[in-house]
Amino acid sequence: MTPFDQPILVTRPYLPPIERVHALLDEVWHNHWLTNRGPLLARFQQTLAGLFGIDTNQMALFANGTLAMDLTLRTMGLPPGGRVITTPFTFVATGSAIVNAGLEPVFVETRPEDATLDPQAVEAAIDERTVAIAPVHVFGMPCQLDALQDIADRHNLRLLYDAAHCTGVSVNGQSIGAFGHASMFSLHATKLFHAVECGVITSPDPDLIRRLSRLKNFGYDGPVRIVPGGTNAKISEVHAAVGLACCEDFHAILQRRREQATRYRRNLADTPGIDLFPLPGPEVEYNYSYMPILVDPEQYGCDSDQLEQRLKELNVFTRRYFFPLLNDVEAFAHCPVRGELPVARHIADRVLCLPVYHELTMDAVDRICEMVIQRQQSA
Ligand code: T4K
Repeated sequence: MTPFDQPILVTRPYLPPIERVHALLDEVWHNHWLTNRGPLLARFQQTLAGLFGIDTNQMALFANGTLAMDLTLRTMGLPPGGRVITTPFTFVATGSAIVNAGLEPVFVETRPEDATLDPQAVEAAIDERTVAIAPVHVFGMPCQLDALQDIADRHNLRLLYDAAHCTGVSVNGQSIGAFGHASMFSLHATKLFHAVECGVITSPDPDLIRRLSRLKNFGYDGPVRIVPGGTNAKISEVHAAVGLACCEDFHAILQRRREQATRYRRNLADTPGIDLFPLPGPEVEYNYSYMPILVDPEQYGCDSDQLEQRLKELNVFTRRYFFPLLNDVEAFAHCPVRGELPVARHIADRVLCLPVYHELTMDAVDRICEMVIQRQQSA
């Protein structure tokens, strides 16, 4: 196969037209206001609230998703050292936010259908130290929302969703951010939709949002009153400008992603040894934020590492999001794990995320698929 002339990376940030960014930066310069509750931030939050279908008083913006999640856990009134049940199949930030908030992650099993937390495993892992559940809508695939809410209610646990991958996802017409006690979205540059670096917390509890808004601003609650636990997790006007510039293309970005994913799925559907997660049901407005495949080494003829290597030789750079499981990395080696996690391990051992970003052409998608299919045929 002929390699690509230029490297095809797993993702590339969406770049809105530069003239649009210039116009917004002109406003920033004209205002002479760079950060700390500026007018562009207010407009960005208002616009995001509209796109997410969430009230502005149920949303707060932060410097990034990791800090947003850390602060939210700190704001929930959980006892230090309390246990937070979470998934091992996620980005390191989920576990770090829990640890940084002075809590202990407990890793439990995931579901084969969508790699999200298995509610039965969650319930079985609850003990007297458990204080919260932090499920991840991994790759934008919604968790078992009703079952997890039911468990949280019955055991009086806080439910904080890591919705980092979820901009544009809704269930039965309701934003995914409307579920649980709170949800964290990441608007990092490599996400489907972004503000360079930014995190968003949504919560049906406006009081939680008010407390978070104080904490992200050093704990200031008025000119002289300062509450404990504050830090600096604000977002600047420059970030808000880029975010606003991207907002205009929100629906176009989602539409393009849907077309690319549909093409990938159609091309790869019958490739022996390449499995795809089933799409969420019709109640879900899905965002196709990543393009994960599962490589079965026996049927495909090589494993995901070897396929990654082969594609690299053809100038295609994939990523093994999220291998290794968090419980297998040094940073979390001391954390409790409930069970052998055969499903999570099966998924992590096989997963490979193929390139997907706004500018990726359909022709490139077809060529990448051919490379995957041909590798199988030559195995
Ligand atoms: N929870 C979950 C489940 C998450 O996935 C994440 C973040 C978080 C929480 C935390 O949210 P934030 O605190 O980030 O808001 C990337 C992102 O940095 C990270 O945000 C994301 N998840 C994770 C899944 O992916 P890396 O280490 O893979 O990024 P990096 O720099 O290797 O970039 C990936 C590809 O994109 C490379 O091929 C290079 C390309 N790239 C990247 C950047 C930044 C560009 O072409 N241009 C760029 O400007 O973590």
